[in-house]
This record gives sequence, structure tokens and C-alpha cells, in this order.
Amino acid sequence: MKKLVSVIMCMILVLSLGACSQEEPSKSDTKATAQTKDTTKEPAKEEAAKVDEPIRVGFSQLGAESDWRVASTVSIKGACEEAGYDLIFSDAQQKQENQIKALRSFITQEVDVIAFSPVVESGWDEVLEEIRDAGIPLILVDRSTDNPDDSLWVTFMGSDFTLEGMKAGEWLVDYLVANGRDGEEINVVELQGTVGSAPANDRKAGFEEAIKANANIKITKSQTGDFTRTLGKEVMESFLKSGDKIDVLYAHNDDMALGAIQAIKDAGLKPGEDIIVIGVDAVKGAFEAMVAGEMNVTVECNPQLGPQLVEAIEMLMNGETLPKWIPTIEGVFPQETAADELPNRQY
Ligand code: GZL
Repeated sequence: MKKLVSVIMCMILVLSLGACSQEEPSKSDTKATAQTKDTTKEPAKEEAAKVDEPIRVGFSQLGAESDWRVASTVSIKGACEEAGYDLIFSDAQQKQENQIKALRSFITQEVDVIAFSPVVESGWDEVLEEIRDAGIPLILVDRSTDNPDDSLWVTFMGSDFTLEGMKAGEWLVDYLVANGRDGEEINVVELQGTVGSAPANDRKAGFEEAIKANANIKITKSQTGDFTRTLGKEVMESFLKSGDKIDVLYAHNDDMALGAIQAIKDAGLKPGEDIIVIGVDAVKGAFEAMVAGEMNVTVECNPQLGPQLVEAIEMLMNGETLPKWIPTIEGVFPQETAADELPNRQY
């Protein structure tokens, strides 16, 4: 009897082992099974989860120093929201160390894409390499860096700041000729943007290039107003207090020009007449000043890069190649066009 029981027990043991082996195929079988498994109907759990997860974008914005910057942020946040992205947004208050901290936090959070607008051109080498080593694609928005290795970022989308400076200088040369003042000694004072920033460096260079053939046009004073209205006013006050002859103000952005206009008026002078006022950005305030006759021209610099950023991210996620530079198309708006153009302005 005992023997019969042990035989039966053995048989049960053998049968149960066989059943397990069918439920637990070998590794190679598993792989084979996975490959032959019809994944068209139900992707594996992790794929399904990935497909449902929104794209996570880390964006380091440099600050909120000007109307242009505020419009840039509105455009980026709006476009990312519309695209259903999970946007992690950081405002660095114009401090490079804050941007570097934000970029490093994006790496730690393992975002899908990093985008940022570098407050200054240099000092990014280490963190750019950390982003590359983390395998996270990087998009430069609005401003670029002076790092010679452009393989560190997928693309730069933004304006040609040198061209903007040249447009400002060319407008001045043409204006002086049109008003019979091309033989006059013309003293230009310059309000520079943030020291070390790409727009400040390039707008200065472009303007100087455009006027260099006209020896009668001289930049007699040049100082940074850090792209803000407050500092633009303060620095213009100091220019005016010097008592030196000032014929033209060239401001690297409209916010500083608008601050300077207030200083010119406070000094009892007529901006737009006694002193020609040139700005860059083409923000609404500049058009309002031109309609009032207090400003003469603004060179457009388009802040609405949000849709372009989303388009670039979509292309990236689809494995498409992006051009190294996606230039922004921009115009020049002299005073005579201001009244018609003002209603069209979106920032
Ligand atoms: C230009 C942008 C500049 C604007 C300023 O693309 O970086 O920064 O001209 C802003 O108004 O502060």
C-alpha cells in the first residue's frame, strides 16, 4: 500500500513540475515569445505608459526684465500648455548661477528635453557637457552661448542680433540723409543691454558696422542699462547731466529707450525731435511712443518663440534632424508706420 502511495506521490510531483515549466519558459523562450507576441493590439505595459506620459520639458528663462521677456515667457508657456507638455519652468531673475542650478535640476529630474535662454554668452561649458552626458537634447531659445562646440545643442532658435544692430545703424544713416543732416557732426549715446549678453554684444557690433563709413556719426557715450526701463532712465539722466551735445539715443531695447524718453522730457527736451530715439524689440510701448512723436524707430525682435519651440520638440521626438539655427524673421518700424501697426501688435 505504502509503495502505491509513494508511486502516486511521485506521479503528482512529476506532473506538477511539468505544469510549472510550461508556465515558466526559459529566458530565450521569453525573448522569442515577446518578439512573436502580437504587440499591435496591446503594447507592453511600459510602452503603453510611455505613450500616455506627456513630454517633460525643462525651461530655464533668464528673467522678467523687459516687456519683451514677459512676452517670450507667455509665448513659451502658452505653446507648451497647448501641446500638452509637462513644462517645468524656472525664472533665473537674470542670474547665471540660478540658470545653472535650474539646468542641473532638470538633469536630476530626467526631463525629455531641456531648453533655455542664456543670460550671458559665456560660462556654460561645464553644464552644457553635463546635459550632453545625461543624454538630454538641448534647445537654445532667444540667445546663444559662445561655446564653439555647437554639437552640445540640437538647435538655436532666435534672432540675428548683429543684423538688428545693422538695421538700426542703417536707418539712422538714411534718416540723416533724408533730413539733410548727413554733413552734420552727429553725437550718439548708446544704452547697452545686459553686459556679456549676445544681444548686447551683437547689436553694438552691428550698429558700429553700419555707421563706420560715416565719420560724422560718433558714439560719444555708451553704458549698460541692463535691458530695464529703470536703469535706462538713470543712465540717460547721467548722459544729459554731462552737458555734452547729444543728437541720437541708440538703445539696445525699447524698455531702456522708454526709460530714457522720460529722462529727456524731465530735462526739458523733446524726445524724437531734439534727440532722435532708436530702439529694438518693437514692443507696444515703442509704437505708443512713436504715435506720440517721442520715438523715431524700433527694430523688431520677435519674442513669440513658443510655437517654434514646440515644433522643434515635435520634430526631435519624431527623430527628425533640426537645422543648427532657426532664424526669426523680423522687420523695422519707423514712426510713420506706427499708427497703422499699433493695433496689430501682440506684445
Ligand atoms: C533679444 C532678447 C532681449 C530683448 C530685451 O532676443 O534676448 O532681452 O531685446 C530682453 O528686451 O531683455
